[in-house]
Amino acid sequence: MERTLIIIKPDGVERGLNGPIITRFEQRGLKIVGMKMLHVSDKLARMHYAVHEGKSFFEPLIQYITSAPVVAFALEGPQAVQAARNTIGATKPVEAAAGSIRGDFAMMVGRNLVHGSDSPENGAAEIALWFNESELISYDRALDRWILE
Ligand code: D4T
Repeated sequence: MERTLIIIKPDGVERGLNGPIITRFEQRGLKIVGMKMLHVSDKLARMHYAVHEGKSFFEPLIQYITSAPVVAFALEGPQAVQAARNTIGATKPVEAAAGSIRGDFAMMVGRNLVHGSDSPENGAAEIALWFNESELISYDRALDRWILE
């Protein structure tokens, strides 16, 4: 089983889209194993987006992700990273497929609503950065036999 970190960014929270966004992942069959709302600190934002440091969009990105609360959650499932990224859609919303979260709800790359880890390794590392072990819950869902084979 793989895990991925999803963040509903400030625009998603401010626009009242937490429910529709979470629903997309739940309907897909991905399992929520940790969830919280927080106001991202400048320090956490810079650590999370460290790979983009120095790029032209880095400072606006830090300003954006720290500008209002976010909802962060960890999802678990087979190939959870790929499944979640397909559900989220392409980084630039204008290129995101209709039916994806960004394709249905977003217009611009600097307001693209949702973050999803881009590899299983980064999924594990990002979940460790955003959550304590005690905030993550392992449990069985009765419906899993109808979702997983
Ligand atoms: P995140 O990490 O937010 O899920 O986005 P992606 O995985 O889809 O895309 P990314 O890491 O390449 O970019 C991180 C973040 O930076 C913003 N961004 C990106 C931007 O404002 N301008 C740009 O040109 C790019 C490439 C959007 C997402």
